[in-house]
Amino acid sequence: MNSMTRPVLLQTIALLPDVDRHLAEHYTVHRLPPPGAEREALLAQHGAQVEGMVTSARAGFDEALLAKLPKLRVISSFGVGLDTLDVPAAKKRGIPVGYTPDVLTDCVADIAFGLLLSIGRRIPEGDRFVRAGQWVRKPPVAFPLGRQVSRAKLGILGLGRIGQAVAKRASGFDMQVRYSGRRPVEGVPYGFEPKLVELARWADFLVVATTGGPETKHMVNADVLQALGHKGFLVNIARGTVVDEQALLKALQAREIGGAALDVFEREPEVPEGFFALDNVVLLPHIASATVETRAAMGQRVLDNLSEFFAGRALVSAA
Ligand code: 8YV
Repeated sequence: MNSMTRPVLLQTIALLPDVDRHLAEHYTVHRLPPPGAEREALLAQHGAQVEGMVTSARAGFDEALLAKLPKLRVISSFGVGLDTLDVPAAKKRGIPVGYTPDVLTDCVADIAFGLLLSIGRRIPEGDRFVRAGQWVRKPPVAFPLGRQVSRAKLGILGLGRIGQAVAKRASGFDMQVRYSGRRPVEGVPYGFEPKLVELARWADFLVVATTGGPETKHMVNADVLQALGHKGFLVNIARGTVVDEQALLKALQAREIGGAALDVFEREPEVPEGFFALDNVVLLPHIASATVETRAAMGQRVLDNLSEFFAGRALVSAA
């Protein structure tokens, strides 16, 4: 494309090198600096020409940023989460917001199961045990018993695309599945439990797969954790905000629940240090979608949403 006719983009985050290269070849790209004078200078100089924005679930955007981009016509976000994206503000201006659902569903559900097995069967703890030379200690040190995953009761908070993919994996483990959410989902063979606290009381494993944002903030609170109790394990692959992190830390410290396995946190990348001293928690750095295949597919979707728009067609996936 002739550089004169290339649409002008604002890119708020670095993506995969191949995706960044493609963007640089097909668009005039301005990288948004971190908050501060440099950012304001860039927006003052180029904001008025920007037609497209590339962002992510991590970076997000707010109405104040949109206000500095008067010619903005399309947004393409890397990720399925919309909690940090002010979609209503974009819609008010008729700006479509592309995102990347579906392509990451399997990988996120895989990591939910990985976490579930990790905490239930004490896999990371066993790894630490072997590395620390505990296995060969004389007299022998007993490694604590785990919890059986096959045939256990799985509660899912949020039976959307990812929640359903978690449930599908559970059938391979002969698990009983029930779920909670805003309303029952039609056409699924799992029991609906409207009260999260009751789902927690029933479940051996409670997997959080709901959306983030103010509506779900701290839904998993001290009462839910108490109901989950000693027999129960919490797995969160959704958003840290859904869980009251301080209440969870207290419940783990007091051994009130069986354990927790977390891919997401309230203030990423900050993880409360209290978690580090505990062996009844597994901690991951938000990697549920982080495989070569899925990240490539997400990057491709970001590009496709943009190119469809600039070709005058509907986005492949819009929020
Ligand atoms: C990504 C995510 O890590 O899709 C989401 O909402 O949280 C993850 O897949 C994130 O989008 C990267 O910024």
